[in-house]
Amino acid sequence: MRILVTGAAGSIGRVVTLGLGDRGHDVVGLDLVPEPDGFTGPRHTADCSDARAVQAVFADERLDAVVHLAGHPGEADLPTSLTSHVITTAALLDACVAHRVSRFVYASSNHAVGRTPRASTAEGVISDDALPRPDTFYGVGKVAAEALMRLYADRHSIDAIACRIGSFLDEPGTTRALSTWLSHEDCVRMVEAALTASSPGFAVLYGISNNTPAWWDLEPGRRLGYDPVDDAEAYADHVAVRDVDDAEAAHVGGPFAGEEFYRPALGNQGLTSSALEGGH
Ligand code: 15L
Repeated sequence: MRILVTGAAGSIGRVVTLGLGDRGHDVVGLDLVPEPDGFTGPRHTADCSDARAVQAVFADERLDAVVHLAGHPGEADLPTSLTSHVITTAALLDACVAHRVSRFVYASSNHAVGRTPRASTAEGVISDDALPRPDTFYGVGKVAAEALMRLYADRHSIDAIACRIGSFLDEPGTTRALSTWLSHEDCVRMVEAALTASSPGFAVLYGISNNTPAWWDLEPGRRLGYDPVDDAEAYADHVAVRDVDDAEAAHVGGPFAGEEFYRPALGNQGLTSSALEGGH
């Protein structure tokens, strides 16, 4: 399979690019910055929100699939989040339609449903039928990108899999991460399963390892062939209990659901100084 990986030089991209190559796939890298050491395949330097630049990459390469990992990984104002997650996804999906690429795998996030109180989920585990409930503008961007994927799946029969990734880390370092961790090796397993699942249409899976106290349902992923192997429990002895653990366990999105992330959608533009001070 010849796969375009966007965000190839990012933290997840470096692992996925090399991991898919090790598994025998032809990987084409795309990023704003040069590729990581060790990647010797074809690569392009372009901004995924630039539709012309994206179309030029597709015109140069014969592709079977796209793994879209590019995007700002944290909270930002709404326009930045929409450009980073929605406009990039739109440019890539339009190029998929134009060049008949029918498989699209996306690094969505748990923050698409992050404001869901964990107490409201069955046994503290959230599944793929959860309604969108973002905890941040980052999460809003992921929800909208998933909606766009669904539209393109319905209109153009693109198989579009949204991987709602938990905490992609070398190893879990907090109590929350013991439930939300996605190991490097499981991340590659997840992406390969999403790439090769038979005719999934639009689908959502939760991108976590086989953690003993999991907050997310692994069944949607298993239906697509994602069988995670690692378990964060192996690191439990190294994880210190912190005062914020209970607050981080209140919502699916952990700290992203906290008040420290509250901010105006448009930055400070559009707000009068009295509104910024809490007036009307
Ligand atoms: C994410 O989606 C973010 O990109 C990352 O910064 C972490 O916050 C992670 O989720 C998480 O929930 O731990």
